[in-house]
Amino acid sequence: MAYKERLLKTLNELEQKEFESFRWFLHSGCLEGLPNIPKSNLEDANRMQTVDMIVQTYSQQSVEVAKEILKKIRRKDLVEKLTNLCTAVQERDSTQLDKRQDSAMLRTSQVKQNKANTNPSSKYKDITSNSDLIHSGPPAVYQLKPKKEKFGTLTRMTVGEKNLNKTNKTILLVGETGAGKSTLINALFNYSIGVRWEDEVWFQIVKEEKKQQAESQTSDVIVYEIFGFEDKTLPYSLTIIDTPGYGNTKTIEHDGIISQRSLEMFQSEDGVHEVHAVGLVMKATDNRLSDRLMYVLNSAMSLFGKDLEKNIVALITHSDGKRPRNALEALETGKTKCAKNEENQVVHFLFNNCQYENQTEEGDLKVVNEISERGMLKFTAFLKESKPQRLEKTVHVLNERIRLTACIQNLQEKIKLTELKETEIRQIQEALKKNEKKIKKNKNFTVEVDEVYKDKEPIDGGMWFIFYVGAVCCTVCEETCHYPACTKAWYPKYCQIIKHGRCTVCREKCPASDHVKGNWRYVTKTRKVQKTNEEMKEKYEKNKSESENMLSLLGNLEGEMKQLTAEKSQLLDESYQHVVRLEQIALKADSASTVVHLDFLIEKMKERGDTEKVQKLEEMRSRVDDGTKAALRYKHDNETVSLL
Ligand SMILES: Nc1nc2c(ncn2[C@@H]2O[C@H](COP(=O)(O)OP(=O)(O)O)[C@@H](O)[C@H]2O)c(=O)[nH]1
Ligand SMILES: [Mg+2]
Ligand SMILES: [Zn+2]
Ligand SMILES: [Zn+2]
Ligand SMILES: [Zn+2]
Repeated sequence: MAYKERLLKTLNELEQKEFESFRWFLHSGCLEGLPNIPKSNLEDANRMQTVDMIVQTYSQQSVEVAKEILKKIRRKDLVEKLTNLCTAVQERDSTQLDKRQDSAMLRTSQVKQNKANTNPSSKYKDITSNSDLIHSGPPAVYQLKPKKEKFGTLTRMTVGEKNLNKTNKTILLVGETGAGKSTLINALFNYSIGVRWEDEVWFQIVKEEKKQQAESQTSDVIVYEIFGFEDKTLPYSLTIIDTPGYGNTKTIEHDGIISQRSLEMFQSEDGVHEVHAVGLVMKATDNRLSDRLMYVLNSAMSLFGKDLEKNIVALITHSDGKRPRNALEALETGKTKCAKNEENQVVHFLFNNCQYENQTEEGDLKVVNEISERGMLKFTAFLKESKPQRLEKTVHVLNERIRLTACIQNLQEKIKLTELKETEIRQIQEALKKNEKKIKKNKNFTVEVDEVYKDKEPIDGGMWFIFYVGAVCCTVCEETCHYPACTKAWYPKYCQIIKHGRCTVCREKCPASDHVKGNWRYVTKTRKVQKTNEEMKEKYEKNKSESENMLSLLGNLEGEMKQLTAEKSQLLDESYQHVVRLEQIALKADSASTVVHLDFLIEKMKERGDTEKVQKLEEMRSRVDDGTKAALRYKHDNETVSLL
């Protein structure tokens, strides 16, 4: 019996009133996460026409949708009947294809056909012939061999050929290491090619991470492209981005690399420039109160621009099919900005991806598999409706964050420099006072001072995992403009602190060409030196004649201090401007990555007596939510641990 016929048979068993309710569910929007059939199409539709429209809209998932509505109109008996009909069909050999069947029907028949062939590989012949069988199963697990391309730190894995005339949907996955991102990508691949439980086959596009490789793999962004299966289950091809996982305690200092990597991907010509959905991948079993989860959510939120809010959804793995209370509460506590449904609930989809596990424990696993299938159905329906969002604003946010941190670091370095310079000046002042008589008589004398100087200090640079870690320094200003976390740029001009060809950090805002990227940075140091009065004069009053007295020496030193104060003040203003800008464009301006700088900025603004700005910053700090506080706690605890 054909697919449509089964549905029709079921609908025919409904009373007229029930049938009307059934139709109502198809257009009312009450099928959470599923597309509607327009009301006008359904109004006068009879049972046959209704079946046609269901199949057109839901293709392979038609039966599932019908079952869901039947449950809602309290005809569980028909749900069972329909289930039995379907199972019966799957067990029959139906190689006879009905020519009148539309394409959706055709696919179902192919599924049936393959089921009958006990050997699923005939259906997936094209794919299996290009893959390695890694478990004989059931299910038989195949490792695909996608085409691999590398663009800098970005890896692209492609299955099939891109067809520019077809729609493509892009999904960005973020989440904790181990949350299930890679597995979800595999599940999406299997879903998109129409693999069903009964096929007893499973494909892996993402390689299982070997323990040793885990670290290097998770530091890279991998873009998976799935082409050529459009219209199989989904009317579009897929681009799925697997980002490095957060919250790996061992590498917490390097979590900044995730934003760095994302930025590179969004900015690179070969990268990704729009997304349809951002999936926050989290486990249903996660503890909602854990600082670690808050840290992960908070870090993920800090990546994006305001305009992405409606594209962000929660993808809940390890689900038992029940409402994921813990995960939803965690999202609530973290004031997570994401898509909400009519009831103002976080849009979320449930999965339990262990389809690759041995199917001999059939009973349980089949139920589990149904959770994922439903999740896929709803998530892909969301994707279908979702509008692409360009990533320009997100790129700005990431750049502003990097520049804010660089400015603050430069400011801190300058504060240190000022303090050391103050000591040097005081020492000279005292020496001059002590030697007043000698000066008057033009006699020679020496003083010992702690002279401030810039030194080049080697850093643990070179290849860290697979990318280049170093510092970008300005050789004119003798300042470290970007360190640490300057991981991509082999050349300073590609560093994120360079904007329109000029540095956004150093004193003179020098062109990129005055900068070098290397495995050293400038540090401010002092050394004890003996200075003669001649030398001091040499240094501070090159063009002055002997007759002009030593007072001008002090004048020069004070001038230098004035200059430093002005520079500090400028850096403070620039830092403030970055914060203001983040307020305007960031999805979560007051995430931990901004808040860590607030106290310092407030203190410095107070010192300068800038009440208005102090107020604004304090207002921002007062808004910090519990999620961010937990994230800061986690960050703090783990940074200290790793320093020990
Ligand atoms: N039971 C179950 N296991 C899962 C699920 N998702 C992932 N896993 C398992 O959890 C582990 C980590 O998953 P992986 O996809 O590598 O996480 P990633 O670090 O986010 O990429 C693997 O052993 C998976 O097999 C799920 O939904 N249910
Ligand atoms: Mg992974
Ligand atoms: Zn850089
Ligand atoms: Zn610079
Ligand atoms: Zn400079």
